[in-house]
Amino acid sequence: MAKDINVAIVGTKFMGRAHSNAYVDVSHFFDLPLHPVMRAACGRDAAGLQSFAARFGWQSTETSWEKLVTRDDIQLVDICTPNQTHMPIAVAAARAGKHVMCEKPMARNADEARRMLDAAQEAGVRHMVAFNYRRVPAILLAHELIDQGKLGDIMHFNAVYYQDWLVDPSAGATWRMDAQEAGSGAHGDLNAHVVDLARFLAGEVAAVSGMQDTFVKERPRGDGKGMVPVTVDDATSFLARFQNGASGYFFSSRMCTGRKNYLRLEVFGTKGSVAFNLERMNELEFYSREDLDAEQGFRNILVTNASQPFISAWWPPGHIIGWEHTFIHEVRDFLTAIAAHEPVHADFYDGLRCQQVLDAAVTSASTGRWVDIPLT
Ligand code: SOE
Repeated sequence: MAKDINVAIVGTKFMGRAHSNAYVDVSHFFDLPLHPVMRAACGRDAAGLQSFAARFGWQSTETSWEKLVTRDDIQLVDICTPNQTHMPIAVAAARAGKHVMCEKPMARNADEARRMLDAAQEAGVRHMVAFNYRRVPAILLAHELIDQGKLGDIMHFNAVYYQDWLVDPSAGATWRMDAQEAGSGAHGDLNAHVVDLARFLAGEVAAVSGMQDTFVKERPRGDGKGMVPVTVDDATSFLARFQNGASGYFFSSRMCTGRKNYLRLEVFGTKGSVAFNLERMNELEFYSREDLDAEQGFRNILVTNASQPFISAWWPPGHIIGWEHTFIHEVRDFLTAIAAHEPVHADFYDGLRCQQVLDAAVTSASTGRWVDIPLT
């Protein structure tokens, strides 16, 4: 019989909904050592908060995260707020002895990420950054193939993350376009995912050379009264050198007309290659030089066999899963790690490393020089 763990969520919008759905569903599909009790939801907008809590089944509400994180009846705090609040909430929650799940990017910069890691380690709580794409079964299969040596030595990791929701200059300004609130634009929002996947699949990034663009310099205010300056990047790209000698490129933009959530990555090794596209997230392309000449070519693997990670909890082969399942998988792994008193990845150290790579790309873009990223 699973023991209960009381969960609180901070943030009621896009990610708040994705994570809430995960807490609702996870025990229905996975056998868990801990059963999440959806104890409290916290948000600034009191009216929206009530309907959010009622819709997902959060038992109580708070409009102050400061109060929420010190409540005795909470053991896990899940942070789904705009980026500038990640650090203060995570630090306060950890100091109050709560396990902490935090949305990506972990912070606005590496200094904040470091403070979060220190607080979690000092408090001895479990910590996780919600890099949900690590829990796409096709990505896990890619990881397994690389681990088994089927790609040989990795020579390249290349990735693009294209979205187009800011191509229209009349699209209104939100916190995501404000450097104070978000830290960065496409870079923290999209490159953060890709850097995490690069570290997961290809290893540590050693040095980068970056470039940033902001094509639309101001946007209409949310209330329609005038314009506000855009203080983040619309697009950031960088070349990378990995510690294992591999090279690669990263390109993220919200100005890729026609592309909605197109994360494509390719890993090329001496013996084989894999390629993945998030918009076809149940599939993995795999090429092996060990195939006979006549058979050689990329195979398209539909990653829905029961033997593949997480799939046995879902549907028979070919009955595909979706984007929301990745959040359910990460909640499953976080609860399992808390019960086992074991670390879980991506943790706050992974989040800090990712942030160091992102920061280095920004420094490089402003100086025009390659920037090294020492291991710390
Ligand atoms: C919006 O740009 C967004 O939803 C990101 O915030 C998510 O992390 C990414 O998975 C998809 O795009």
